[in-house]
Amino acid sequence: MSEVVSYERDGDIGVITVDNPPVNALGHAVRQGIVDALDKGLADDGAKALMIIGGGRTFPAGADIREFGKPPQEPSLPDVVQVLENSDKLLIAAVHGTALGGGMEITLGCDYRVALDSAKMGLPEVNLGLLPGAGGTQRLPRLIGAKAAMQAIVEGKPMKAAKLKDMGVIDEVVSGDLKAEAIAYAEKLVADGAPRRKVSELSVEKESDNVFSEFEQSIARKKRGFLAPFHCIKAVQAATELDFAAGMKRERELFTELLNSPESAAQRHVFFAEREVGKVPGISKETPKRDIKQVGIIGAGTMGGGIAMNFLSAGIPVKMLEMKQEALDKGVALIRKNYEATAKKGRMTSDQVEKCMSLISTSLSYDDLSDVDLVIEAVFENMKVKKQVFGELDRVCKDGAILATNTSTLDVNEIAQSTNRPEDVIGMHFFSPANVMKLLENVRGEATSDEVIATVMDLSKRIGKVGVLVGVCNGFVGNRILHKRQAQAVKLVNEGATPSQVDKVLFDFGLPMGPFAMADLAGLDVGWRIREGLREDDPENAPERDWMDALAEQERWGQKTGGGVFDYAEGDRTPRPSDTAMAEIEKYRKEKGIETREVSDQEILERCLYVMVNEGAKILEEGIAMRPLDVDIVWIYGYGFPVYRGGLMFWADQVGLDKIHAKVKQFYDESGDPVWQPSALLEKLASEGRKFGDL
Ligand code: T1G
Repeated sequence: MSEVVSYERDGDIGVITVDNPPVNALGHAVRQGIVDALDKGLADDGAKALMIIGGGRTFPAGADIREFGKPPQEPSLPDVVQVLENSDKLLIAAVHGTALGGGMEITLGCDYRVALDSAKMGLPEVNLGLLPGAGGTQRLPRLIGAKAAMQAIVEGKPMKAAKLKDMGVIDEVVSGDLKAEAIAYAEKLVADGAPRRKVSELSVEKESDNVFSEFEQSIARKKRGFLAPFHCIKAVQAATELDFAAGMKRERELFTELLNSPESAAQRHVFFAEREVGKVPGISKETPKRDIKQVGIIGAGTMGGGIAMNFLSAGIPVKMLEMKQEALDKGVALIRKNYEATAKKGRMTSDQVEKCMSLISTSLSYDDLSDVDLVIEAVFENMKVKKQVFGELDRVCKDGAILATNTSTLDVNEIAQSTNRPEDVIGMHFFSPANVMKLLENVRGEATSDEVIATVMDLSKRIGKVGVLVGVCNGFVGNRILHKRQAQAVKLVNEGATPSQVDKVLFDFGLPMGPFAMADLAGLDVGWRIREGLREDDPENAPERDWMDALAEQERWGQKTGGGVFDYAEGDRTPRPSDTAMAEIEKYRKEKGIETREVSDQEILERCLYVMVNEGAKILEEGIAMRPLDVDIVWIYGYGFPVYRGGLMFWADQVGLDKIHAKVKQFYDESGDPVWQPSALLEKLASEGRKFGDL
């Protein structure tokens, strides 16, 4: 008997226990172990019925994702589920934790399902670019109908035990000791002579002929570019049109197509990458972490308020500091307004809103920050102001308090050096809106201690963020790459493309919006003020004035003023081509004597995306990002890079670094622009036929 699956008798019930921490993934040894344990149970005359249960924290949470891409090993998961369903003895699944994917499919091979009230079950394969490949697309419709099954499979979210009982998936919900309760339930089934219930023998209820096409249309926009959701629909449709055996064959065909698709390879990469980013090479899990019981936030504006909400929602008290009572009142009112909007959508109860609000305290004096464990400043993006704030924090904060800056561009080392405790200073760069965006760039200064890094990375998870550790440079990882792409987009328009054409190319690639719609959303005035500041402080190196400045000077700041690069109708955020903007563009082209030309979509895609890849490679060379997967996660969670492309560096690997390097070199030779100077790392990997993923 394999050590990952055991068999024992408990009274009249034979118990099969899966024990493969951390999540009882259904790897080859577990699959074989289940089959062996079942044989033992079937041969055990004293066992009137059999039960399968998970050891540790959960019922099996699915196939072992690490096995995908490797040669398949028998028994396959569909076969294991079929062997369970063919069992001569009544079979009960006892569920706790999260029975997901293949784990849930195992339960569907059983006659009855009993679950702990805290348990969840679901079929999240779509998030890996897959579909339930062990009979889920054929058995679930037989239990709950085609429409409900299709919605559950395409949504891919875990469902609570109570809801699953209402849907008829779970037969009994228990509390307390699952095993004891499940044994009692099984013995009752035996005593009552409960009938066998082979799900595959049930018929499928199809609500209407066009239920599938209607659902497909309903997800078309949201699932743009994905493959798996549409294959899931096809598989469930097969359950309504074919018999079980043929339906299983169709499921296998569709699953195999997905398994071999670049989209699934990308989404499986992201699954592991978003967990790897939390692990910092060189900083062990044992590094002591400081206890963050109370947080101070300086600045109660949009950013300060949004940042505060992350901690309040995690149950961490926040002390907000401003210079004027009016600003404090406004900030606290905005927090309440945001929470109440969430409650209105049914995503929070009013009690939860009051609980969060009760954790806020306010102050007008730095002295009140003497007892906080972490302070985050979210004041005006100006070095003089930041240094003045950190000087005060250095004066009042207790030893061991972590001092964090939310700066998005300024030098964290310079800020740290303005205190007597640079080892306690770190950047925590939240993305706006700070209470919504999941990405948090944690910026390590030269002096930042391992303890502070470990504490802040752990805290990131606690407040529901995806924390990525980055180094100090202008724009860190995300914005540094963004600025390079925005500059290429402007150049392409200078040379003859239109803003709409550039935006459409990148939207069709899978980004949520193009560069100019993004600029209009953020506000053209933001970039313009930074460039004007540079022109004042450092005229020699400041960027040349261009048509984007001209638009900003006319207060065409984008959505917030009804027009920027695009025009916006009242109450409508749809970007429309603007004659005013085009006039400014043509005026600029004329002033510069630019001979405009036809710019192809392919050139737009290559120049906007390859400049990002080249910059990402330079960021890796300089150690600003630790691994290519950190760059991938920054752009997925910070800027909506399509997850079915795996992130910027993973996508570059799929395109081929030799191809990208050749183009980068070509653009460098043509333009002489340093931004196109090929990264040495890119050059090296391309010449060796290697990938970023090999690093
Ligand atoms: N396979 C391999 N490793 C897994 C895994 C899995 N299914 N699930 C988790 N891990 C690892 C994870 O990488 C991490 O490793 C550790 O376990 C803890 O995970 C045929 C084809 C279960 C809700 O998609 O959603 O079944 O970093 O940090 O936050 O139809 O893990 O410690 O080295 O996420 O408590 C379908 C995926 C598979 C579920 C627990 N199942 N997992 O969350 O811990 S495909 C899934 C999760 C399938 C069949 C199809 C979550 C969790 P490390 P964690 P957590």
